[in-house]
Amino acid sequence: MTVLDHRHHAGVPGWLPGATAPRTDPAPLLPDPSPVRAIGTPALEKYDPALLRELYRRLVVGRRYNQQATTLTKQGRLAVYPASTGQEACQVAAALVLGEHDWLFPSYRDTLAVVSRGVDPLEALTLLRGSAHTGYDPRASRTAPLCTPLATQAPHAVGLAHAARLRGEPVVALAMLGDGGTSEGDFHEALNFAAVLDAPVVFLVQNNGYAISVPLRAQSAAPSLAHKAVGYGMPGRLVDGNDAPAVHSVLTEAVERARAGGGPTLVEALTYRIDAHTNADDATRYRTEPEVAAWREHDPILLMERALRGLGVLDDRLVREAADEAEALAARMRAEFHTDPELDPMSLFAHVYAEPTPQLREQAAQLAAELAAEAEVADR
Ligand SMILES: Cc1ncc(C[n+]2csc(CCOP(=O)(O)OP(=O)(O)O)c2C)c(N)n1
Ligand SMILES: [Mg+2]
Repeated sequence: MTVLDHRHHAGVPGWLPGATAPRTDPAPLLPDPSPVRAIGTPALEKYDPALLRELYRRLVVGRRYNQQATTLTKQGRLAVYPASTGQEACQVAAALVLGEHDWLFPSYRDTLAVVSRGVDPLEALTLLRGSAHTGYDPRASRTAPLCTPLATQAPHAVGLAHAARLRGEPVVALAMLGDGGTSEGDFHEALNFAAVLDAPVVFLVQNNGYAISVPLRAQSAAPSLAHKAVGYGMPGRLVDGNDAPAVHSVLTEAVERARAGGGPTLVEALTYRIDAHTNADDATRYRTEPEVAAWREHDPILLMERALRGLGVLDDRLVREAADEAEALAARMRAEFHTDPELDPMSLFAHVYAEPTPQLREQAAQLAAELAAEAEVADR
C-alpha cells in the first residue's frame, strides 16, 4: 500500500503481523481542548486588515440575506428557508478559503456559503423556492446542489476529491454538515474512505447545538464531534464558529494540508442557530430564551465589529457601506421574487438520464401532447 506510506504507523508491538493493520499515533490528531479563537487574542493583530474587513462586510451582507430570505417565506415567495442566522462566520469563511477550482458541497442550511462563493443570490434560492432543479450550474460554480438528505454530500465530496487526485488535479473539496449529520452512516463512510484514500477533503461540521429539536447531548456522547476524526486517522480541529477570522484560519490550514497531499481534516465549529430550524418550526418549544440571549451576545457580527473597531481597521464609513450593500441586495431579492419564474415543464425530463429510457420518452411525448392541447384551448 503506497497511499498510507507517509503516515507513522507500526504494528502493535509484540503482536502477530497481518491482523494488526497499520496503526496511527492518535496524539497529533486530537483537537485542542478548547476551541481555537482569534478575536480577543493577540493572534488577531497578525491578520491582514483587508481580510478582516472583507469578512466583516460579507457577514453583514450575509445576515441581511438570511433575514430577507426568511421574510420571503412569510410572504409565500419562498417555500422554505433554513436560515444560517448566527452561523454566518462559518458560511462566509467556508466560501472564502476555497479557490476557483475547488468544490463546495453544501447542505440545505448553507445557501449563504453558496452565495458567498459567487453564485447568484436568486439562483441559489431556486431549489428552496420549489421552482425547478438546482437553479445554478454546479459545474460552472464548482458548487454541488444544496443537499437535503443528511450527510449524503460527504461521500460525494470524497469521491470528487479522490477522482481529482487520481487525475493529478490540485482540487480540494469542502463538505458542510450539521451536528445531527454526524450520526448518519454516510458521514462515517465518508470519513473512513477519505482517510484511507488520503482524499483532499475538508469536513466542516457546524455544531449549532440542535438537529431540529434534538439537542447535541441526545445526539452524541463523544468528547467533541472533532474527536470523531481520530478514530478514522485524520486530525480533528475545534474552533469557535462565531469567530470569523479563527474559522478562516483553521479552514485555510485544512485546505492547504489537503492540497499538499496531507489528507483530510474534520473541523468542528461551535456555533448557534439563532432562528428556528426553518420557517416551519417553532424553536420556543425546545429551547429557552436565556439560552438564545446568551448566544446573541456572542454574535459573529457583534464580535467582529467590536474587535475591528478596537484594532482601528473599521470605521463608521465602512460600517455604513456594508449596511448599504446589504440593503441593496435585500431590495433586489424583494423585487426579483415578486415575479414567478417562467419554467418549461419539459425540462423535467432533461437531466434524468444521459440517454432517456423508452418509458421516459413515452412520458415526455404524453406531456408534450397535453401541453399542446392546453395551449390550443388557451388560444381559443
Ligand atoms: C437522511 C435524512 N434523515 C432525516 C432528515 C430530516 N432532517 C432534516 S434536517 C434534520 C436535522 C439535521 O440537523 P443538523 O445536522 O444538526 O443540521 P442543522 O439543521 O442544525 O443545520 C433532519 C433530521 C433528512 N433530511 N435526511
Ligand atoms: Mg444542527
